[in-house]
Amino acid sequence: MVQELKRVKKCYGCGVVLQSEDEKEVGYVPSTHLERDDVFLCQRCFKTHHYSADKLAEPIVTLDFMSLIDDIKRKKALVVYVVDVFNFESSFNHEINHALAGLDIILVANKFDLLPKKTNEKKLKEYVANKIKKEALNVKEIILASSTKNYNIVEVMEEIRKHHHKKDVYFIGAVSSGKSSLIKTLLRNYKNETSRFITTSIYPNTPGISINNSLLGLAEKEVVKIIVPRKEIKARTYQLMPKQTILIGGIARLDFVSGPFTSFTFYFAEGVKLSRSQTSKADSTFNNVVALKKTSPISHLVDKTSDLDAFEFTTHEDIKYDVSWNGLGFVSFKGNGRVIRIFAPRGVAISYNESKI
Ligand SMILES: Nc1nc2c(ncn2[C@@H]2O[C@H](COP(=O)(O)OP(=O)(O)OP(=O)(O)O)[C@@H](O)[C@H]2O)c(=O)[nH]1
Ligand SMILES: [Mg+2]
Repeated sequence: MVQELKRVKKCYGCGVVLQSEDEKEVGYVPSTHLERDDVFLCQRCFKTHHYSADKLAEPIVTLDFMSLIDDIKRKKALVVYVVDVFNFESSFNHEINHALAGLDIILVANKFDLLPKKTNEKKLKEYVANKIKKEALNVKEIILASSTKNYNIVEVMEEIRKHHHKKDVYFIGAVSSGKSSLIKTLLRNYKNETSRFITTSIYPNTPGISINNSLLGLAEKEVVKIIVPRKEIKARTYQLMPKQTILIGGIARLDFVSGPFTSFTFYFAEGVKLSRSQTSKADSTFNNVVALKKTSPISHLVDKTSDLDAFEFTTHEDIKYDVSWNGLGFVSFKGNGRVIRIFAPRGVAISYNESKI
């Protein structure tokens, strides 16, 4: 369906694109190194600096979490897996899914209220069902819900009743997916019943599972507050010509490299500022607005363009695509023959798929 996402590998030290053609040019690494996933620095930076990539290599699924999974298995308990529909790609995490294999699961696709009112529920549910099928999870039911707007909470309760067989119910999910809010809402609406079986929303020390390739897991609290939307997303659409760029706060960027005139719709929290630029000027504009604090959010993760990793891909089908920055938001656009370049803070994963909405 979609083509492979090509990573433009950049040096974590100086930010230049890595290459193995010319040893005298910037960004040189031997060709044998260029293919490796653990090479982050050009030869020059490698020689002069010592960088740690530890943060990026931290496992998501910890021993604590695995021992919680063992408890659930032993008790034959039910899992309510809370994912965030706005941040679906980051909250529906492969490592978590792998750990949940074999358990009875009710999947709550939470924060549905954030998506535009015209969102097609059936299409979204099918999208989620397809993803579940690929991960081989034993999901009894998928419920599109909103913990804060009380949407489909009755259905969540119905499904718990149907499947918990008088055993405990565990709430599991990525950081900020809405576990606490969901539990609060269930307790409020079904006090006597639920307080008996709601066991835990947490595992030792950590409130939720911190996804290390999500901006929510990497950015500081002040930034998280800005990027987590509180109300229905107001989609922002830009008609772009090739060689135009949209700067996404001081944190990300999209370049329309080549292709016909195209409409791009951005789904980000209101506090995330978007601005248009010519691609040729985008580096310096980005550096300036960050330095002068004329945008939002600004994070200690990114001081300048060279702190961003770049990814590039070409579309080959005449369908609608979503490109997501884990934890930050997504962009939708339609059509084949588009070359798009995406910039993200180091360590934040990018994904692109056929559109979910
Ligand atoms: N719009 C919207 N916001 C929600 C919803 N559920 C939770 N939130 C918001 O998302 C943020 C995180 O919610 P929590 O309930 O604390 O999430 P959590 O999964 O318990 O997070 P951790 O404990 O950090 O893992 C809060 O700002 C909530 O108000 C929802 O259904 N819709
Ligand atoms: Mg919580």
